[in-house]
Amino acid sequence: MRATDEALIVIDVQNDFCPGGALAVAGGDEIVGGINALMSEFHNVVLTQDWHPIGHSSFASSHADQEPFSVTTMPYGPQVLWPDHCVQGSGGAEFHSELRTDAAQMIVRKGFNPAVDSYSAFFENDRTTPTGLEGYLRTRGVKKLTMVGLALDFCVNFSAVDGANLGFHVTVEQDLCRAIDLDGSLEGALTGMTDAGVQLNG
Ligand code: VGL
Ligand code: ZN
Repeated sequence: MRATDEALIVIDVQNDFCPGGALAVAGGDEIVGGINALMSEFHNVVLTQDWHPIGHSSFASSHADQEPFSVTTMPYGPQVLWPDHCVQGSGGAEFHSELRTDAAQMIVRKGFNPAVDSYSAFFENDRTTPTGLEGYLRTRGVKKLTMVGLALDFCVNFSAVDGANLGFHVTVEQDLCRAIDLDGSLEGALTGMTDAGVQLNG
């Protein structure tokens, strides 16, 4: 077992990010078995769940004349517009059916604010509104985070960089992640995580 000050953070292993889903990440389902096995090593397991209301501002369908995967400007900065995905209560928002959700003590839902997206498990995309995860981890004495899940270049990336900037020791297990890779986003994410002091394994 890992030390009690370590937590495994499993990012957005949901049907819509797996093959057949609305925002499918290639090979997204291939990581589930390995994540389940890794959960057995940790006293502390947190899951995140992308959780958008119908008509969320990150959906291309919510904007006139905008295609999925285009970039728009929101009051808080640039925002990729996505196909409708992870709508609250939908099957696509459910965790992959084989993910061991029983092993988690905490599930953080994010992206529920209609006007602001939230890639990171710690802060919404305005980069200031907290999800509460930092307080949860600190009050439970957690100092080291291992991150896995979907997508490596978006939600895992933002979560890892924020975690490192908050002072957690963050490791990303790349073998247990898959990327969207949109216009060089994967390369940018790997550079950004390295620069932030995130340890990239695999
Ligand atoms: C994600 C795009 C939109 C992710 C979530 O989990 O990486 N990407 N919403
Ligand atoms: Zn989303």
